[in-house]
Amino acid sequence: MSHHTRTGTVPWPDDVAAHYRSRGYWEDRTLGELLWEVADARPTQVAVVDGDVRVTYRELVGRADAAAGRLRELGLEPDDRLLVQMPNGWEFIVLTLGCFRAGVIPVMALPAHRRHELTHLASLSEARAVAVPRMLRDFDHERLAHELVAELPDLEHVLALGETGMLDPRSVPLAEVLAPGEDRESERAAADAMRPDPDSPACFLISGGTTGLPKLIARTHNDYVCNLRATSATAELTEHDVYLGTLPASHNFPLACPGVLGTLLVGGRVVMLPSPSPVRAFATIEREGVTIAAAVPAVAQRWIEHQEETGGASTRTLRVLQVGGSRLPDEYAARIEPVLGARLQQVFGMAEGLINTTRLDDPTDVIVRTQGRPVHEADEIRILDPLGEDVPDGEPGSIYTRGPYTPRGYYNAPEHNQRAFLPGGWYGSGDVVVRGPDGNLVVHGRDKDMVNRGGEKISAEEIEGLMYRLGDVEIAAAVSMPDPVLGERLCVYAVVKQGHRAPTLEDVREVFARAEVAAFKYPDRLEIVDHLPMTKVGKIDKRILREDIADRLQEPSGR
Ligand code: OOB
Repeated sequence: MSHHTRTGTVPWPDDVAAHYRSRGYWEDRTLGELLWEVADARPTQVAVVDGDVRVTYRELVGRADAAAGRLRELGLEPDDRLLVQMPNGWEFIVLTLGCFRAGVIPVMALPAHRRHELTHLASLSEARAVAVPRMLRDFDHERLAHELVAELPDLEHVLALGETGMLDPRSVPLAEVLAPGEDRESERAAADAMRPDPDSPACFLISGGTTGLPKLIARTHNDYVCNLRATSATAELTEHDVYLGTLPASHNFPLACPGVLGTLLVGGRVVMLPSPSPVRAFATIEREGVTIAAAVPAVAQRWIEHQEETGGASTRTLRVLQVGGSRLPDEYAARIEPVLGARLQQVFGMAEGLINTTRLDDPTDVIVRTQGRPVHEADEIRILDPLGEDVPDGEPGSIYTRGPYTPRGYYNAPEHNQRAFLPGGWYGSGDVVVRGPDGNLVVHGRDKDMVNRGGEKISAEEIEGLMYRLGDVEIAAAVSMPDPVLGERLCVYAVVKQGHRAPTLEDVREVFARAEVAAFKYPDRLEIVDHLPMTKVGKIDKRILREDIADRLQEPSGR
């Protein structure tokens, strides 16, 4: 292992790394210094818009440098992890860039995460600090953060976003960390001196995951810059673009495909919005002249329907609508361009690396019916049958990939890496795809035990583990059920212990609430059964369960 990758990460083999370097896929530049170059070329241009707040490029990098210095003053050293759980706003961006400058690694938690997830992410990453909003949607994040500090030995500081007067005295006000500096030149020089190694992690992303609890994915400066350049190219992003950041920005898609970071790297403008509701999104598109946005299919559907019903605000400036995170039904895909006036770009990607997109000049048929092809010329793909043989084009198989922005292992997870990666470093995402003769992929299904609820990934194993907290449950199986809005919802089948009372869905949700789990993981439906169908090798036959619940939903009384 080379000296600059941190313990627990899996580096690319030396010869592969040398190849990526010699071809220029890895530039050996940090995200922070690249951003400074962009800012130096357009200091007075607005980089970030958040409601009435408009941050110029000069101010953005100035604040990021000042924040880098303050993180250092707090005692955060290069390579220390900062758990970041922030809503979409300018503060998220400045804090993230401050981390990039200081070599502190942000761990990208979701706003929906609760104690169950945050405890796991903080301990797995050995985070030394956590950044949260004081209060968001009636939830007291600041209090939870202090409870975590009390429980976790590595976690010391809570950085809290909110009115200073009401802060818990133990919190560091985020407003102070992110405030403009006093002396730009010396803060810049100080931040330059903290420059991290481009092969070190820029951030930790959270895997959708099929195991009990999510894994961390260390994305290096080199790999992430590569990811940004390649996705910016297929979105044909330029400095004239205005990107609407409306999905939770800690997801890889809105963060970096090309997302917030890609837009800043080309000198464009980012508009942050905390929720994708059509009324506010459309008003913002119109007011700010948004040219590109990213949505999950459920959001794209709402936008189409809203526009058809109201014909209200104008999305005239919207050049591209990227849709990904789960399968976009062809019917909706066909309506995006006619209704919203934007070119559709389908995006089939993963936090683990590989991003596929349709190209803007592809024939309509490709744009509407496929999830595109890899964004980078060095992305390698294999599509394998269950015996590990390559399948011919046109036949479904499991996708495996390697490339310059697909890390070779999860962080600190050697046993899991044995299963998730094939010899030779091929990452298997668990998606079943068909490759057409033109190289475009169509996602057919999955062979991983996960539920994709409107783009939020839920591990079946994690849900089943939580089900046993109901003392009455003998055995439980979590499966997806079809849903017209979210694509999939979460259904749990349960066998009740002999002589015990059958729990209700309300009982289940209460137990999940008590376990302080993210709300998107609460089961949507509970089916009590006498026994579960088994496969020949003695595993629960989830295919039968998925068919069963789909059938039940068809019945008139099914919902
Ligand atoms: C994105 O990333 P993750 O890590 O939340 O989830 C990855 C998984 C994929 O393995 C696949 O199962 C599913 O999400 N997925 C899609 C899809 N895009 C993602 N399934 C069908 N069609 C699509 N277009 O979801 C993500 C990361 C970067 C860009 C876009 C999405």
